[in-house]
Amino acid sequence: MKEQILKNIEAIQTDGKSTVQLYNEISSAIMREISFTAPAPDQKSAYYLSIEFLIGRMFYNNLLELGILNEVRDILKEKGVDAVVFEEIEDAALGNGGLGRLAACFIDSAAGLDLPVYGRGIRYRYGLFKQKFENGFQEELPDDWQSFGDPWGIRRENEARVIKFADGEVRAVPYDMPIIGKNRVNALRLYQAEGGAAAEKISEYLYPADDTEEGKLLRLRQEYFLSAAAVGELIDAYVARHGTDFSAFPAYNAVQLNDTHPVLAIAEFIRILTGTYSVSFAKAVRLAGKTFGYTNHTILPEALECWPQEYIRRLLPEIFTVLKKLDAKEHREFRRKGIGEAEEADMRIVKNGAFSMANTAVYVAHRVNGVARIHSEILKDSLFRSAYAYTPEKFVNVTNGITQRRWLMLCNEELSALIDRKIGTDWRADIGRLSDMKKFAKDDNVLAEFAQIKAKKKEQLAEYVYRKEGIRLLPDAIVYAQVKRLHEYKRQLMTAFAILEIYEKLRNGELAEFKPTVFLFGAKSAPAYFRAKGIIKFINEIAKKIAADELVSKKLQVVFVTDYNVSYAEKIVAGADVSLQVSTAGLEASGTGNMKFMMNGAVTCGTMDGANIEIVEQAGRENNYIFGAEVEEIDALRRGGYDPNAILAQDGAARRAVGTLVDGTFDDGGRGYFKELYDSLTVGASWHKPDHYFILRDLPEYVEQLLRINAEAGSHEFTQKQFANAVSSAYFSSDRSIREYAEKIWEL
Ligand code: 26V
Repeated sequence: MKEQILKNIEAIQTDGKSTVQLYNEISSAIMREISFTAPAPDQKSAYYLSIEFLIGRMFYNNLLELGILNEVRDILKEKGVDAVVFEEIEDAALGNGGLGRLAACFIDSAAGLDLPVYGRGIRYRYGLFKQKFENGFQEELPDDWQSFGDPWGIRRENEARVIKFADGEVRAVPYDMPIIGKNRVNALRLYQAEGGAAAEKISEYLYPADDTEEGKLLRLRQEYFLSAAAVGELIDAYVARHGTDFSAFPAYNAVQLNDTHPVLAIAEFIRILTGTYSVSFAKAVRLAGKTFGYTNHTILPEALECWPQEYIRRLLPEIFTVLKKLDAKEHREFRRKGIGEAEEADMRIVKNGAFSMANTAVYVAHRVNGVARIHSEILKDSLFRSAYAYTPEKFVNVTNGITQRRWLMLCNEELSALIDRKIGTDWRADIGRLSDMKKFAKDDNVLAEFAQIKAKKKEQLAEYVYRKEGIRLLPDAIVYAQVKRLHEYKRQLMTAFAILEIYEKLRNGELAEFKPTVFLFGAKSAPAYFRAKGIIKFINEIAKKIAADELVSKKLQVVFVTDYNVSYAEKIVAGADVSLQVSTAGLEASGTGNMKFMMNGAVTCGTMDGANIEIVEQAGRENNYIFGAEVEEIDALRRGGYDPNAILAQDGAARRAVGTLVDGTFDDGGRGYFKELYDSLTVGASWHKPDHYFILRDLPEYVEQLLRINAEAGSHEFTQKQFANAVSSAYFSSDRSIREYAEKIWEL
């Protein structure tokens, strides 16, 4: 296959063709030779249902997975084409952040491990919006990714199926994309909604605005659309092979629910078995239990989906009946077990008058997992405490991971080559071997090479930023990066205050030894998330002010990159020195950006939260910069006694930093953003108490750590720390995560 692909590419005429044309021709030349691997007969398969797949650019990744990246580069070079031109082809951003990117890493690892694990999602017409800044304010533009063509997607017209809603029917047309591993090609199947304008709306946008009832109903339609398309297909395939005795269904199929969005798949499965095939309700629920696993990705209540009963009754009357019966069954069982009312209310499918998707999943699924050790513990201790008391065997942990193919081999060819030179290439097929690099932890030559590579990746990052933003990064600066969705719990605002404190110290001449420093931010805010948008504007104002300060701007720079996405992340994780992971302890389920930075040799400056805990366990706490309140302290503060205003009263630096929100230092164009942020910290906003995310508790320690890093950076010891992180990162390969899913949950 490899040879034929190379021949096909050799034969392509490049003269006078646009990059987009060439991209499509080369991609098609590859697709022509690719055949999807069918699951072996009588083999169990797993299906990963996810409302998001944040794949990123496929071109280079597919060439890498095929093992022909360098050959193709050479062929193109001879034809006078530099393969970097394809970086201008936008990637399909069919996801928001970590949850969608995790799904992409997982299916990559599954193919790499030669496992029959298949993604099922939605082929959105428009992906996550493209971001631009207008005077520092975020603006959103549609992401028309298909305008470049979609050479990797194969339409499966004859496998289309009809999805029924109370008010009409919709066709779900599958598109298969190749997920290439060494020994197999798996299909990522994305369904597109067709059948008239109303139908098409269902797969038009990722996360339609849900501030109206219409928007919420559309979201519900999306979730059912995905669930029903996937479940319908699995049941039909089973019946075709095994007939209508469903007893063996779980022996052939495992279905993983990526968060609450596809949980209606459980109800759909029960609906079809009981309705179409006359399986008893109890048996259908039992089979569903054995088939489905549920992964929780957040404990934030606002992100745990609940559907008003009325919506489901109106749109999906048969699903309504199933959920009601399920709720009643649950109630009878709880009665029998003598479960008290409060506890029951906590676990019930119908909760506060709405259907709780999380409770549905926890009740039915045979496994419930969190995504980092601390997160899984919190699920057992708090969010699903009652369910854990009665069904402890359901609860497992699978710490997240990232694919080293994209996040090391592809984005850092230089570091990968160093590893090859030192320990050979076995690690490329078996990431565990990366740990063999640990023996060079004290080898000055290796450390020097490693430091040179970091410097080179930083230069490449600087070039990329210049190309995208027209901004020159300070040369040879320490690069601190905070790139992730914009959310208050991730505390980008705390970093902003820390920068303001450092800025003040620089102006006062308190930091004579301060080394040039760049703070790089990348984040999109949900379009309707007012405070998040205010934080973006605030950081952009700070960037502007510091850039205009003739003295300080030689030492300190703040850049908020535009339209942060997977391709940007590939540059940033490779070039950064310091990974900022500063969420309020207990709130970041895992984080996966933290792992990408670690693998590329950045130190973590962060809190004891999510996977940071396991990162410092692997790499050594002494090799990272950990600060802030831990979960127990945060819990205690939450119970009472936290007074951010008291902190502000006695900490002048913090007071001045926070004060810039309202003292006229910065301008939000009279839109009220900054006052709102100030109020959220000092008087509270919505149903939250003041400083709900404990920024002022952790800020002084944060500034201290940032300055400590600045003092240590550039030293031999600091390089050792960075190196220790890179070579200790094997555990965070998604190959390891997928093996754990296969063993603990899917029984593949
Ligand atoms: C969504 C929303 C939407 C409404 C506004 C508030 C809010 C808050 C959080 C979320 C996140 C939903 C789930 C999610 O994306 N979780 C992320 O999953 C990653 C993969 O497991 C994990 O690394 C991140 O820590 C977690 O935030």
